[in-house]
Amino acid sequence: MFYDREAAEEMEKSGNPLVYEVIYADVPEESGQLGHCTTIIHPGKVGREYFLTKGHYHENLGTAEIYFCFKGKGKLIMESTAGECAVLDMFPGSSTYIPPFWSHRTVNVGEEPMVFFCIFPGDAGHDYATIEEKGYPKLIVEENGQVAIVDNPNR
Ligand code: PAN
Ligand code: ZN
Repeated sequence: MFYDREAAEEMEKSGNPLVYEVIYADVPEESGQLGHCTTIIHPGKVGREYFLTKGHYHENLGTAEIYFCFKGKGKLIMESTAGECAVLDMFPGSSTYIPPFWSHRTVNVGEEPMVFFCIFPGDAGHDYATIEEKGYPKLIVEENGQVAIVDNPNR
């Protein structure tokens, strides 16, 4: 999932640190239910790119989601099936809405774990293949000690 494959392989060889954890509530994956979980992204970078989640579309594309951030500092990268891209800030107390038809990935741009709560329709489902193949139009990297949003040269 990381842009710099070489740096990712290096990281795997030198300790393979935990990038993120998801603690899921045991809810049936069906219409009418609300799936929910807590995600913790640890601080770190692969090359210049900050630690991130894999990112996905919902299998049931017409389902939305809400993220509520408790701790840390992050970015939410989204891309719609129509090809629009958006990057939103996440910070303690922020509530972020992911509309239907938008894929989503989160990035920890801070120096402490970033923790957020997610709520989505029980029948949303997760499609990881599209993002695994294409990535996102934008990368979140460190540039001259600052957080920068740059174009993904692979897109
Ligand atoms: C979230 C994500 C979670 C981990 O609960 O599943 O933050 O990210 P990945 O699933 O991309 O690894 C969500 O968006 N659920 O639909
Ligand atoms: Zn989702």
